[in-house]
Amino acid sequence: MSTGGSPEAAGAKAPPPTALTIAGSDSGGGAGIQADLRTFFACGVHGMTAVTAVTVQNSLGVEDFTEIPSNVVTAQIRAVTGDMGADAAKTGMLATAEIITAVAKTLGDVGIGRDSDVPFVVDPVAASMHGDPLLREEALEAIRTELLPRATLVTPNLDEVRLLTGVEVTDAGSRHAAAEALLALGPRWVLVKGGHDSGPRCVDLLSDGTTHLELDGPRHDTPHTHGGGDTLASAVTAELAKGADVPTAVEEGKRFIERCVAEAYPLGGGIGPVSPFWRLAGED
Ligand code: PXL
Repeated sequence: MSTGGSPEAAGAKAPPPTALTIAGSDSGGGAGIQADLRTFFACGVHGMTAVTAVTVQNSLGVEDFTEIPSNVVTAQIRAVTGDMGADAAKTGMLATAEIITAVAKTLGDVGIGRDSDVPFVVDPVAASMHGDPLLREEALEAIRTELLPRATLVTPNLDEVRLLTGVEVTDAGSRHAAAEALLALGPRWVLVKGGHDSGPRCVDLLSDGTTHLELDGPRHDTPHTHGGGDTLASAVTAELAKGADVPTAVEEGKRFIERCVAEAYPLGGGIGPVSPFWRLAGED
């Protein structure tokens, strides 16, 4: 339990901004809450967690997962927000419709989401890089109807865009159609990520229906992209926690993930993780 010492006590410092991740554990340490926490740290933000599921996995794939009871997920959210407060929050793997419904209601109760002062990023995780499912099938509808209307920003990859909207993104026109279809589900902003297409560049589209920003970046030739989506969404969440507006936070997040992909390392016999270690050298 915190001793609640005054800021003047020996060694006490002003706290950094805080961010909450509501996500699953990756035993391999490259994705999920582990990726979120190391990204928050690298971005200068104190990370807090509400664990939704425990996966059994390594670089070769997800062998199994078990979900945490939804009342324990929501109790974690209430415990940290009621005491420490959160400057921003994100979701990753949510596993089931029951957890999604409970999380959505609790975020409303504690004042996190698009219509509050605390920004909320939804990374609609459906599967691992290997294609192993991380979301029960019936849960997609709960993401559409319960979570997206509360989101400040949703960050789907092209597979998640197809699952959520039915839109197959193949060019700039369909990318805009996908953004419109996602915005119709209620988030304030959408980032349609281009990382999973096959072009020579990674082109993402950020839109709130009025402002449309095409964000162009290099595509790095590496198989080691485990945790890439989580790391981008966490970096954006960290920038929001520090007070950035959504376009600035997304631009910063994209710069961050580009470098993390460039520095990704092999680990195990399969897909290695993207890496934020370069930040330890003090570079930004
Ligand atoms: O990268 C998506 C993701 C999110 N959360 C967990 C994961 C993965 C991918 O494997 O394991 C727990």
